[in-house]
Amino acid sequence: MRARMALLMSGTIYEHREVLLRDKPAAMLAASPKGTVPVLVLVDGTVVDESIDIMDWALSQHDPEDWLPRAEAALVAKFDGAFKHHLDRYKYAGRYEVDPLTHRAAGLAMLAELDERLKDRDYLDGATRGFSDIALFPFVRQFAGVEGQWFAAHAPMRVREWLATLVASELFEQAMVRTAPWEGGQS
Ligand SMILES: N[C@@H](CCC(=O)N[C@@H](CS)C(=O)NCC(=O)O)C(=O)O
Repeated sequence: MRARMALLMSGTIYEHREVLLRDKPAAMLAASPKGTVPVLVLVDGTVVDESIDIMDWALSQHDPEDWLPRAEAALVAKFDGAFKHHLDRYKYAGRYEVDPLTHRAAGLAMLAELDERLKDRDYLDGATRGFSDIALFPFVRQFAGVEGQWFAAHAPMRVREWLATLVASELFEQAMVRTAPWEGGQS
């Protein structure tokens, strides 16, 4: 989602190829053998296969809302690392054979840090949305979705409001489009 949102924000013209993770197209694996999405293939053949790198690339082309200069790499790295770790174990506790509540609590503690930042600004990077908001909120949205009622009752208020605003944005709505899986050979 964050890669798509940055591509949309940058106005980049791109072909969106939806893939089924259980049936990855050979063309995707040829471009990026690690087999994770998203994968961006540039016209010169360069492959960018980390979502943060796709955001960086897209915004380096065009960044009308000044997301890049306000990006906070340490915050983004922390949520890509520790928060994602706890999110996965909270969401898929059975798969990891762990106690989900331990990871829910750890994730919640990290949301308290975001809440603190949001005390004096509407978004993580300032008064308007920026790189960090777009990089982080899809994870927070997933976290909120595991137990909606629990999140509504326990997550910090500013984080809930921040999340609701980003989810309600036109940019997110545009990025949410679902298309039929791409079949190799089509364009
Ligand atoms: N750090 C990577 C993580 C990408 C990632 O793990 N993507 C998941 C889907 S959200 C995936 O492709 N998993 C491979 C699979 O499930 O086979 C990024 O943000 O680009």
